Amino acid sequence: MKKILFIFIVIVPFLQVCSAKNGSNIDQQTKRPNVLLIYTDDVGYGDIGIYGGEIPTPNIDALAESGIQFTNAYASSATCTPSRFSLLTGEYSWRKPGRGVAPGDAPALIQPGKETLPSVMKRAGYRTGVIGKWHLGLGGDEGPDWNGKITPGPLEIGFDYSFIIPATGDRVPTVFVENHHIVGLDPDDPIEVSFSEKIGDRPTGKEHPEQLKMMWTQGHNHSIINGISRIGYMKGGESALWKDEDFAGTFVKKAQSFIQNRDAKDPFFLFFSTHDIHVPRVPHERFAGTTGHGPRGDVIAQLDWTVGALMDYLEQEDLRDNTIVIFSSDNGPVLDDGYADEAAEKLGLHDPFSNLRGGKYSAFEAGTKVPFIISWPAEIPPGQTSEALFSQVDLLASFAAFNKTGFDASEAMDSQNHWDVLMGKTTQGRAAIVQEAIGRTLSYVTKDGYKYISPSNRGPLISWGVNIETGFAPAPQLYNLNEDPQEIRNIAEKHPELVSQLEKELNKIINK
Ligand code: NG6
Ligand code: CA
Repeated sequence: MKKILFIFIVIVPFLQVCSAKNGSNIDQQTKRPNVLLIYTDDVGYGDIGIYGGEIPTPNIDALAESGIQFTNAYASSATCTPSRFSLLTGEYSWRKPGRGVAPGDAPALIQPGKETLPSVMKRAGYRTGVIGKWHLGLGGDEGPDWNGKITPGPLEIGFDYSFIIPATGDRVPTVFVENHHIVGLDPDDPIEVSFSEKIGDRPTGKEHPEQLKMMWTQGHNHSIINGISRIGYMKGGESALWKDEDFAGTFVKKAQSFIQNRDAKDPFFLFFSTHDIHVPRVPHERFAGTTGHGPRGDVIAQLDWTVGALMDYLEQEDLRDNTIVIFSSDNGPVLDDGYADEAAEKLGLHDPFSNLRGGKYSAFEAGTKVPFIISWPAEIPPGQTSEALFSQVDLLASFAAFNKTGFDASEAMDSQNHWDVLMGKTTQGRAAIVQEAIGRTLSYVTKDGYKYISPSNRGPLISWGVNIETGFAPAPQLYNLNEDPQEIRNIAEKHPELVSQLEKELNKIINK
């Protein structure tokens, strides 16, 4: 008995001190880092100052300078729902149909029991939360019961807390859902939504454009709420309606209380998913008109403020040093995405696309190549850049490895452990990644910089008026991104063998 006591009192603390000194990876019990994953919406590779953006983003730049700025990291898809699906499940979303951009009343796309990033973190003892945009569907096969208990949702797939925009800012219902319920809903004024026909007597953007604070350009001309017409019709729910101008401030406050309510002994994992800079771009009055680049520029300033406010709060709580902060985006940039907000007219010298071809929705690089930053002052030396090929789908396996929890590789089958890449210990990242454009056209990019775009008959431009090249062509395309990062010279005809080799490699992944 005495011997056992001796081991516990003397040897165990001694080991803990040693492991803390040797780096906290081993020291899971005493010094596990918190994790704040800031996932932004439609932020392009060139939208951030340190990536070449003209609009100042001092807080995001400082975050990058405090850790590693990745220059070759990708979202797995060029639209939101599939990128989020892949990020959270470690499975490429295109493996099954029905995981494209989700309608506002879609059922839960990630079913309870599926392996997820938050479940991995939870198994490792983290308190987990999601705040901000969801867009992964809610509820059973029939979709969400807006007036009752909304389930399944984030709480059924590994999150302990959730405060979300159910779909997007431009889709009804325009209400927040906290855990299982709509916030502030009056039971005498229930909500109904429809995406097929007009319901209720709210004016629509189509009939009453004079009531709008921002005109629609394509789609987005149904129910007017807060002066903005949306995708879909909504009846009722007056007391629960959000004010778009308050999104950023509300999410920051919710994040602060999530962090404040942390357990003294357990670290937290917060998936902080901003609405900025998706449409409708409606900055708070503190930011409106501040950049000279119109609303799109102003919500970039607002996004930068958000990051600064979160960092300040971590400092204030003495948590910054031992919190891993990751910053990235779900897909590439778009200018006119449904509202006349002068995004193109007021660009000036700011180039969200960073001279890459395509954009949101596209198979070309600007669709999925995104800013990616990691900072962990306690462990990662500042001031680094990394050219490692990295995909967001790898976060699940990387954190599972770090936490030593293991994960269900039959489920999260596309996720690879690249923890050492994230820690800046190597730039040997992935051998190859698969990118998905809208409508499931797949591309394959190798670490040597070759990109194969599979044939597609869908036409060269996004059909509904967004001025973005899809990158779709009926014949296979091949680019050498090292020599031709703008994907101007299709070298497929010159290198038929390489085309068929890359096609085979892609098919192998598809048929895995
Ligand atoms: C498109 C919308 C676009 C945006 C996008 C989803 C139209 C014409 N366009 O269908 O405005 O909402 O879906 O964006 O309706 S994402 O970033 O959430 O994928
Ligand atoms: Ca998006």
